[in-house]
Amino acid sequence: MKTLIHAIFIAFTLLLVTACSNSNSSTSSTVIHLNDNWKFSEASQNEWLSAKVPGCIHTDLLNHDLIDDPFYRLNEHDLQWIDKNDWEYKTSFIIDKSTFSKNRINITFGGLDTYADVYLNDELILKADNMFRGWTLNCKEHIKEGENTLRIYFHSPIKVGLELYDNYPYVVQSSANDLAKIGKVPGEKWVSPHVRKAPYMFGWDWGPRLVTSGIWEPISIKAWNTARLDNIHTIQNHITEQSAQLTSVFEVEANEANDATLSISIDGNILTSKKVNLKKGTHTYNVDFEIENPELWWSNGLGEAHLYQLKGELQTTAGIETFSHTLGIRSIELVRENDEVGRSFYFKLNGKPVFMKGANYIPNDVFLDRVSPEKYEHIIKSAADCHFNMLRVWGGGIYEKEIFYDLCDKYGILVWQDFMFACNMYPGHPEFLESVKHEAEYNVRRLRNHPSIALWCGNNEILGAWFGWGWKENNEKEQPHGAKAMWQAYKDIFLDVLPKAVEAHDPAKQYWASSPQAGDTIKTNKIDGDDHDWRIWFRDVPFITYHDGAARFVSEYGFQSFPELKTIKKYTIPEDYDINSEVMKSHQRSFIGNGAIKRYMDNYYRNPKDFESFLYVGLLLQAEGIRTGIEGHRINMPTTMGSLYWQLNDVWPAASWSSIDYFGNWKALQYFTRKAFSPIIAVPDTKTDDLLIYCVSDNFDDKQGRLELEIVDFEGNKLWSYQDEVKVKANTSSIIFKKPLKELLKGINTTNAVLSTKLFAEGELVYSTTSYFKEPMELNLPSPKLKVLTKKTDVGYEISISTDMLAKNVYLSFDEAEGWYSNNYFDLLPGETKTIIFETEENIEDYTSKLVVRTLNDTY
Ligand code: BMA
Repeated sequence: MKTLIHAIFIAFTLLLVTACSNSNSSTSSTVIHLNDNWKFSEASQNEWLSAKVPGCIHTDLLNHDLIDDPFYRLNEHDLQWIDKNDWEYKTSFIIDKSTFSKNRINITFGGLDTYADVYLNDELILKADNMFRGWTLNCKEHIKEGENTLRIYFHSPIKVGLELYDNYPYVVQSSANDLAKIGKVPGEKWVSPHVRKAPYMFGWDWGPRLVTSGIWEPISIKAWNTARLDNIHTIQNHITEQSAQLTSVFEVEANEANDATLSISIDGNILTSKKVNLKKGTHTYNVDFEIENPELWWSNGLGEAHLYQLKGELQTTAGIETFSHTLGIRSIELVRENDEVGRSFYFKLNGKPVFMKGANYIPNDVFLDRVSPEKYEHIIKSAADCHFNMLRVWGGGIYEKEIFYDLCDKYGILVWQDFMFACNMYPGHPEFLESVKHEAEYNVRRLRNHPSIALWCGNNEILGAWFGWGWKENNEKEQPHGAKAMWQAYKDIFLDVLPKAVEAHDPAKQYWASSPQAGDTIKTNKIDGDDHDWRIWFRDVPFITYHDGAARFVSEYGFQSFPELKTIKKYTIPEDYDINSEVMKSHQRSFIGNGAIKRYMDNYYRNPKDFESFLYVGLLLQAEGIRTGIEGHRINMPTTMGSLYWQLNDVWPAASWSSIDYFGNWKALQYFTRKAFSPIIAVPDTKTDDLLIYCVSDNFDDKQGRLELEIVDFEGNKLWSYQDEVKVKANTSSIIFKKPLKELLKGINTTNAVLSTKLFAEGELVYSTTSYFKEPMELNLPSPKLKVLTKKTDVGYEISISTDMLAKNVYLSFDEAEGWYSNNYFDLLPGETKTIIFETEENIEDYTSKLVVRTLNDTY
């Protein structure tokens, strides 16, 4: 039925549905949440203490002061006993007469971590074995009117893992990320490939080894008589600016054949309804509809991420059942076409090619129940504020909670969604494949309505590891049958089970088997597919290498830093303040980490005089490196069409590749990404014989621009200047200035000169930056006299800062005060003034004297 959505307005149906993307509410059925009154005990100890659900054993122990903070100093190492134990959780709840009288009573477990035997009134109703899926079962015959008990027995994931390991005929190849040694696993066996549980909890090169158990998602009961509306999947058949052709697929479970009416409302207005004959059992029913002149969902920076609220209703004689989800109308496509370079790899959103700017995202904590809605919002909003339009949910973490995708929908962040497989081979026995099948179907069905989901990807780096890290050769030599079995399991999982789940449940989305991967072949290359560019960091090449040979889509590249001192203070004591101390080494999980940081630092910066200076210079080093990467990728547009650096966030306070630390503080890199990912940038390149200025624009229209260049010395004397009209070409990169450096720099002392670049579009300053002709270590930085004025405001403090001479990488900090600085680590030119807001809820006594201002020349 063709209907203009706002034309029909039925007042009494104007119900505002929640912002939650998939919500299942109803009037004909009863829903009871079972997240209260939980207790836990070490199995068979019978010493019950209150527990938090959703939660995990580590946070429950912590809440009762039974263990010390696992992140503090070396505590992690003493807490490895927890995952060798079995744990029990129990609660009781009341089922009233009316609920009990319903024909069907289902119990749903949103997520059990991991090997869980579930007893309802002491009868075993479920043996769960996969953290990543939910479980729904009919419990009518086990439940009773009045008081019921629910008890969940969690087997140690390590003990079960060891059994699986020992019973499997081959050693399943894992990587050094499985920190079996820290985990004190007998024989240091890699159990993680066998256990369908968040891989990073077994350790990673940025995270601790803390293997949890527990109820990590909510539990509920639903009772009904006639029919239950299980799910609605809204398929976007054809999207243009004029019209969205949609089909909502209702999935209904009916106890008996019945007449029913299905209807769809958008933003509270009924759009269409349809009579159907429900068949007994679970069946799907399609409702087609059209929205004329739809407001499209655009990714961040290109327009509004418009969200409609869709509500589906199932009306039977027993009453009304509803299911709601947010609807972002958009088309998304991964375009892979032969071209003069090789084969394209770019996303088209609503028919337009869009360069993807963003990062790889990992979970926000090892203990998932600690991640508050505010933390999720801070992380995603930070990404949006820095012009990101894509996050890759990396395959070693979790399929994220609903709130993550709701926020991505809201902020216009597309999601490259990995399935949870990373840097391991996997066993391929039928039970494992069956478990993976359920996991994949569960998560594809759960997430497919989110407009943010752009791509399903099978795994992280497994293809590359098998063929490129010696895994294939070593296994073929040492366990030839094992090698064959592992490769067969690879094909079964990533070329069969997972793509079939996508095809069956989210056919509009594309599937990419492994990241990185080139074409349909097995090797990565720069001309086809996506690339993880780890030449910088792992292979010691200079940062500027990012400017040559960028691949079609760079889905990983990165450089580490330690967090700022404020964060380090939270997990150390002053005697740990040395990167070679036991504590600092334990919070550095990359086996080449400290050496790589030091070597790169020696190439670009003077030797920092103390620990604090080392931290600050390290943050700048990382920021400069990744800025070079972002710029290198963007100037290579449209050959390169994506730049996702490794990694946005942290699971604990430590050295890592993150741009936001565990406590949510922006590292220098986060500020640098905000600039480098701006919609229009000008990139001065002084690394060849010419000064080149590239202009990169993400806008869909050409703009009239103006380029202003100036070279000044560090005291502020003007040495050269230039200005001209330029064209800011739409959605591409172009060179807007070129001049031989020799000519330009004649008579200029480049150790005392800075280039200021300003780009205007349609009369408005859209980008300004400073660049140098020498590395920071070669610059003769003066000691500037900074004028700092601080005042209290409604949101915190306002700092206005100016300088007489060049102040390089100005870093402001109110020591340990928690908050967010609107800008930091910036260059201040002679005579320039900048105003920074420090947003904080803290009242800082003596704030003028508390403010510490640091510049690069202070570090040596
Ligand atoms: C990539 C990621 C992660 C890892 C990172 C840094 O390989 O996929 O596995 O943490 O590099 O080494």
